[in-house]
Amino acid sequence: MTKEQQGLENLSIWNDAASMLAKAKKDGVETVWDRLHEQRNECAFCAQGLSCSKCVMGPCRINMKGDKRQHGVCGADADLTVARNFGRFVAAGAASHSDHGRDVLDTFAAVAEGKTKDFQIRDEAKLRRIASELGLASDGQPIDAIARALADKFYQDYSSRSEELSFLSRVPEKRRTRWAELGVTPRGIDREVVEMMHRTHMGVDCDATNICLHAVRTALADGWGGSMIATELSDILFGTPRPTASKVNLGVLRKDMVNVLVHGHSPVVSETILAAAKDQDILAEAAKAGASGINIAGLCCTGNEVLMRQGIPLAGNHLMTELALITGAVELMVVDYQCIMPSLVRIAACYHTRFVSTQDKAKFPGATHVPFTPENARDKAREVLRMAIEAYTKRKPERVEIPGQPVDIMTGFSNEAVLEALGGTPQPLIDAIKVGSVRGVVGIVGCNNPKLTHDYCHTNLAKELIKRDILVVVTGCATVAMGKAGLLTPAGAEQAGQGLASVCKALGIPPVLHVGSCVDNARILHLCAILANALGVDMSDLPVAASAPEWYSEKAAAIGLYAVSCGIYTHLGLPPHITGSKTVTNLALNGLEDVIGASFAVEPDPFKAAELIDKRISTKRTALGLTP
Ligand code: XCC
Ligand code: SF4
Repeated sequence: MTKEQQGLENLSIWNDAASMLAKAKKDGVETVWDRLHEQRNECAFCAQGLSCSKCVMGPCRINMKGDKRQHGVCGADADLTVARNFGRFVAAGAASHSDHGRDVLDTFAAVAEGKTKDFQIRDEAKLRRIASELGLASDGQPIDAIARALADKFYQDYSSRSEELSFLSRVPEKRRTRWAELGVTPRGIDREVVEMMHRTHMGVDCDATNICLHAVRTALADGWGGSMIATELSDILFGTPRPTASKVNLGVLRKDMVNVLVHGHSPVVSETILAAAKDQDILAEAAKAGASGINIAGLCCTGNEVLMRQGIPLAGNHLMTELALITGAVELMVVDYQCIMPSLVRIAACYHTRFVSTQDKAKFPGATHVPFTPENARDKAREVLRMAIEAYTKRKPERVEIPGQPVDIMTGFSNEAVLEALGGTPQPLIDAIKVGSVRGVVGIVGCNNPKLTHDYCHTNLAKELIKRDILVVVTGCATVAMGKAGLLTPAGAEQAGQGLASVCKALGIPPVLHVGSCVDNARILHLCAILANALGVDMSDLPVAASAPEWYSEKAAAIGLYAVSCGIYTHLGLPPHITGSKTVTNLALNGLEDVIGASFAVEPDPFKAAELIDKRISTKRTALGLTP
């Protein structure tokens, strides 16, 4: 279908998106949907994972029709080609989360060593708790000594060590044994990623299943390593999330204020911008420029980070990032890394918007580069805010259109906050699951993809699940969808089934709980482990599932694979590029079930996906001796 046939209104389910798509047309600005249209008739080899450009004897295409070109020049067949491509895909995702985790770790280490005054340890209790959980001396030790020891321990987790990762101590025994038997226990995080690059070089690992098993190990190094370190250290540095009220959609932009959008993933830059935006001299400069203040709003995962911890409003998710600039109301977009469409620099240039990159590993031609380090962050943040204030004086009011009114949301459901609300133990949640008022828990995670109507799958899947008394926890870009649909407030419980609605009312919580950014899927892993340990079962025995209905990124593939590898049934709205191999596809859809206790399901229709997930939860409940 062409974009014209489809009509602008079918691209997204939201009014704020529709208004900005119309404005894009009027302003002559190209968006992701225009480019998708230009890229139609995608390459069938690539779509199936059957093209390879890993060496210069190629590139090769493995033709599955007839008997021509069944092998690449080196002799690789379809299974091997797909597995090698998929292995690298997962490794890139795991590397992205984990390198973000490393940057948080570098910041944490700089604090521990007294090298920066721009960051502090805001949650000392959590630092002590995690240190002693991981076997480090904590009682009576000075805080910086504990921090140094913990930093050291986490650096070792990144190394080429051959022991298992520190946080595997959280994993139920049965699950760890299963991983050990399969040879997929994650060791050093970097080690697994590098080994995947090695294995997929020409003429190394030529066994598709063996490569897939290493993909499992690499993904686990992300979930229980890089991502978990990112989450826990971010909490220690910036505060463990507590339930907070906030707002969502493009309506959070303000006509009367200097609008600064933080975009990317790491909280290190965005938290500093927030802190600097409270400096009196900066606020005075904003007032002098005629603004009534500085309004900071988030996009994508860095938006989720500052929403969870500081209640900063969320302007939009992945497919809203371009549209946010098209409002003409944004003075400055400051980015770190990941999911930042290169097109944003060009769109910013169509308005008065300044585009600022902050990371030496993520430069954008046309952007102003302001390199942030743990040591200089506060000064750089002030510099960036001054640029935004200057841009405010150049805003053209006739080009500004801020669509709609923001929607109220509730955020901040860290495991700590959830357990506290339950009175300090998971028992009330387990009891609710046992009696069936909460039949199960599903994590809806991840991105948007312009191939699917924006946020249609997210919102409909969540609504279908809560109707069936299935509690939903949400992270990443899916969060924005849930918020706009009114599911992130206690009032959202009116759309839930009777059982779930009663639990939500008793606790004053929404039927969909916001638990953070994509690295915060580690919180969900941890919660599943807590529940499984409390019940004395494996994680694969729990009535839980995961879903990435509108995913697009390598990181989402890593998340999906670590979820399955933990025994969590995982729904995807679109398949990865693996359909060219029967072996790999069968492994994903069926084969993993026997070895790892879960599998993937691919289903673009959210209503059918809800059926599949419901059935899975019923099966798991029955096996536990509960009502389906
Ligand atoms: Fe990116 Fe994380 Fe996906 Fe959103 S959800 S599009 S990965 S920002 Ni993580
Ligand atoms: Fe072709 Fe093999 Fe080289 Fe890939 S590794 S490009 S299949 S020769």
